[in-house]
Amino acid sequence: MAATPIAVVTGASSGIGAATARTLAAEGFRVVLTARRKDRIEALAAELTDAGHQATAYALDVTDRAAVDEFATAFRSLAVLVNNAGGALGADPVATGDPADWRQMYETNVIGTLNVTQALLPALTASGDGTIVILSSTAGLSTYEGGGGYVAAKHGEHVLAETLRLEIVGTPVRVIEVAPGMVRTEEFATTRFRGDTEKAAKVYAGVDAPLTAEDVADTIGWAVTRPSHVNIDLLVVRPRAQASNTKVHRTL
Ligand code: 8X3
Repeated sequence: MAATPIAVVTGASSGIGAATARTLAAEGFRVVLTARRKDRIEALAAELTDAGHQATAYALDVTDRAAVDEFATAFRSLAVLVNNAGGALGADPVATGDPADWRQMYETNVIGTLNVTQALLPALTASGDGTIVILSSTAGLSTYEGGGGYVAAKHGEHVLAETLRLEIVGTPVRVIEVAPGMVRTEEFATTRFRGDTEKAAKVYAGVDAPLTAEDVADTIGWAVTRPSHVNIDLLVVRPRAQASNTKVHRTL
């Protein structure tokens, strides 16, 4: 009997990462949930296991290269890697943005993705049929006022995906970039505004049905389960009420 294919999901403690872990478990993957918050991923792994799926949790900070390398030693063969860990900090103009925020966003979004991808690429290749998903953002494709640091980091992830796809063509690994627009999750905007829930709520004010984490997980599940020779290079997904990063219909 063939072994159950394994899918690693980073940032699986909440939002899109947690929803993706659920989706991939339901698709029949053995999911390995990673995030810094061990209690959260352990609870989700237990929930999935109780539901009859295969799931394990591994506490990991994707910016810690030594820890990522240690984690990677567990895999000789890997089917799917979903690079989801990342996020935004602040929404200040370039003129006043905090360089520390810019640095941290680059570190978690770009270097985190680079670390995990480099460490697991040998196992993905060894599987003979590997898939790397990079969760960028519509912020990785065009900018908006106040988005500078986040947009720069997400452009970095977009470039990483495009470059890697060029470099590994001919190997049995595909690179899928999923770029969501406005997604309402429990933490994204609240983290961006450092716990200010009022400011976070304003992001979605009057917007008829922002995307949910499940909507994005659904697109990831679809892209990952296409036949091996089909590569969804870039999938942009926005709510119907959002036509661009700066054109959002609000009923206020
Ligand atoms: C999230 C999209 O519009 O907040 O990646 O930059 S946005």
